[in-house]
Amino acid sequence: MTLAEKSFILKSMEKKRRQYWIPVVTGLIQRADEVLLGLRPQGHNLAGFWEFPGGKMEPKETPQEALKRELHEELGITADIGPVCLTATHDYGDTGILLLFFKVSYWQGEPKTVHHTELKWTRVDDLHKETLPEANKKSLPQLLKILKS
Ligand code: DGT
Repeated sequence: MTLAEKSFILKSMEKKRRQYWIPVVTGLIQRADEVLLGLRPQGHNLAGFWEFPGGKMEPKETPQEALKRELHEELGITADIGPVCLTATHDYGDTGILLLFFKVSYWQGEPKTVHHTELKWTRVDDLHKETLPEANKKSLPQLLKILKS
């Protein structure tokens, strides 16, 4: 092995050590032809972007448990979480997120603004007009299919 090859491998290993994945669970909370979006609050990354409510999984949780907890913490609702309906990845440079989307059609309680700056119901057909994180924008065609099915 040449010195250049060795240095390339060492650099790749170093890079690998620095990068890690964060699993994120999100809920497609639907009411007729509308879906719920939350405005990410100041002080969080992607502040000012409209997201599907959810958040990072904790190691002890299944994805469904994590989303149930997040929706309870963020919106004050008790939701029935179905099977995962879409997965997506996004590269943020030093970290990558693995997004797991779940359809949420049944819940108890009225969503309240606990965590977000604002909540709004958006028509599925108007989703493309919203300021969504790039991680969601690139999955929009698949998301629309799911939301309309
Ligand atoms: P914390 O405790 O401030 O880390 O907050 P968590 O656990 O509620 O997680 P959060 O929402 O800050 O992290 C989710 C990450 O995924 C964040 O970097 C934004 C990114 N993301 C991209 N698209 C979405 C989305 O549709 N929903 C959510 N919740 N996060 C998204």
